[in-house]
Amino acid sequence: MKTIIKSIFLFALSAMFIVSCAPTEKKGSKSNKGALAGNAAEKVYVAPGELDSHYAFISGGFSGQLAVYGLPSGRLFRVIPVFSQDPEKGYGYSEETKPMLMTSHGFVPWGDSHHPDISQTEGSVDGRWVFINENNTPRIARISLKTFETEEIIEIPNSAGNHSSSFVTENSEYVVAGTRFSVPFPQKDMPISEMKGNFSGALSFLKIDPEHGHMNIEFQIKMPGFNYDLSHPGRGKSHGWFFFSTYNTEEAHTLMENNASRNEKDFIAAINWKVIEEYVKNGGGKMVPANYAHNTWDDDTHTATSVMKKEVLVVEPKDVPGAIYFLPTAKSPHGCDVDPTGEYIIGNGKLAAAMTVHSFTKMQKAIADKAFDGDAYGIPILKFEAVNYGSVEPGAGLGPLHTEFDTRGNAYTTFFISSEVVKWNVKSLKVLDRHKVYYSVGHLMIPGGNSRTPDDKYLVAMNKITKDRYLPTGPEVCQSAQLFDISGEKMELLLDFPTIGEPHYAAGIAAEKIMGAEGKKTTKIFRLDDNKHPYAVKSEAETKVVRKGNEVHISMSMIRSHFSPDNIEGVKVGDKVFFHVTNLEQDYDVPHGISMIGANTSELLIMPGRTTTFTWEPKQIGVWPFYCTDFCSALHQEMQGYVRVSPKGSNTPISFTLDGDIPGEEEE
Ligand code: RUQ
Ligand code: CUA
Repeated sequence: MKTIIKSIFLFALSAMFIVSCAPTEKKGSKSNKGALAGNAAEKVYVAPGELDSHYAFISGGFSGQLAVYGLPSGRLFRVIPVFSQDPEKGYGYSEETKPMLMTSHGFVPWGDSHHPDISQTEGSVDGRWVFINENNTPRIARISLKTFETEEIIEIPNSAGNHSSSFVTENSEYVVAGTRFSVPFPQKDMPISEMKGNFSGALSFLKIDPEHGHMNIEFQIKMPGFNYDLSHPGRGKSHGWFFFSTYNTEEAHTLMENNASRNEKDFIAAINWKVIEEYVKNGGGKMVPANYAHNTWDDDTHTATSVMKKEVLVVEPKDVPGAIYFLPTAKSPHGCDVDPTGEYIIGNGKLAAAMTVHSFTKMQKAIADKAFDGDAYGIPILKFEAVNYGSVEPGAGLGPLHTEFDTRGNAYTTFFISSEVVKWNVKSLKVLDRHKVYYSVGHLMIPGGNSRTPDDKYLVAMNKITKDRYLPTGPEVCQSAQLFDISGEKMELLLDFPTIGEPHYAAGIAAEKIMGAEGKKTTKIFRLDDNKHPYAVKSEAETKVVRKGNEVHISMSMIRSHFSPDNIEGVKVGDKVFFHVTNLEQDYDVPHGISMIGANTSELLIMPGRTTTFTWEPKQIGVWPFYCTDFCSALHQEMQGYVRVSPKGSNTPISFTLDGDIPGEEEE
């Protein structure tokens, strides 16, 4: 009977969803044009030659990447390859970057990226790194905001569907990775029907080295077998705590839309990581065997290495009393957000009409008073009334997913089903404004939104469905972001702009925090003198071709507008040819590309001062050209060369020349 009611409820929700997705504003209707439109255009207009005021890092969702946009223009500047190969930059194709995509499952050239979060110092985003999680093969990546390149990827063992990740504490002490799916921990062969009580959920705390940003899994908490959906750190007064929303406290393993929606309330898990950190420092926890990849990029050798780690420190909640509590929260909450003061913890109950607002102060008191309502697998459940501050009645709003905040005490919540953003006051819980979005909004982002100091001029809503907002492009329309001005009392819609993949979440920051005055903080070139790549050449005189058995190693240089050497002979069918190519340029924005006919890696784009390698296994005899793929000078079309390929077993000797001479020889 309960199941039937549930099905009816879900059917009603999906029916509303369909209705709400129908275009509600016709083209040319008053609300799209008119006096305000001119004003909005001015607000997003960044004149040619001028710069945007903010960066927005928008997750690439199922593309596995991270896209960099400017606000308020909505212009796309760069797609940073993170969890997927990228033919534009050669990431995941070059020999140096391939190790970044190694996992315990082997080379995984694709990922599903979700939640970018920028490092923080004293509760403000500091523009040093951006972290992002991979959901499918659980991983966390760290991207340098000097080079805009992925510098580190660590796999998360005992996890599956790494979704309640990758959120950063207010001094970047930790980046956190929570599992969405519970699984056998450690993995084992067992009947799925025996899930209940036998699966666990890993919540991993990765320590961030304050100087270089290197990550290390400090400990994993082995939680009950629920689904851990999203998380946010406490801040200010609640710094030291981390909050995770859970669903499927039913521990169902099939027909989840019914079976994981039975309980009227699930939980927000409150974790006192400072207490657990102390416990671990004093020798607590147990090292258990594990198998996970830790991949790091070295900016001196311009090369990544992948190391397989063999153990991880696991903490059992029952061994650290006083560190973990459950806060009952209506109903299968999705987003779990904490306001800038750290006092209010908000559960966005995607199946409830309302948001549950808990009070950190009340929570502290409830813990002191032992106001418990039983326990779940030994973890105390705090009494709902003892922790709850109130709930928000969003009027007709349905399906709250995520909440962000401004500095004026307001919260902004997305409603997926009713396609709107609702602004409400965190203290009074009163709804102040609401605005339609087009359509089915998921996350939203205010720059600095996950910090004590949001930069609250803009809000970006990230929508799951776009329908009629752009010119049609076949069955799929791009997913879309919408920019609002939130500086006034009413939210004002300024701009629609398309995104790559699915924009799950985004992180925004004032531009000067990353680029510094006149862009001084951003890496412009890699200094040739500092290049420690084993095949680097510092001048054309050092370029050469060396045969080692059936491997041929070409140490090649590129500079406007030629390669050295540019004529190579003595390569044979069956050889494996390594092109180790150094870009000798020391000027900003002068990469060169290189491509070789028949090479089944992608071409490479090589930054000034960097050495990068691709391989080529020629299958056919002949004389084959290679060329520069990036239009680098007026003589770019002249930037080319030839490799002669002789039959297997032929005795054509290795030779390499530039303008008829062996490079470097004429100087002697
Ligand atoms: S999710 S639409 Cu992957 Cu963050 Cu909520
Ligand atoms: Cu170098 Cu084109």
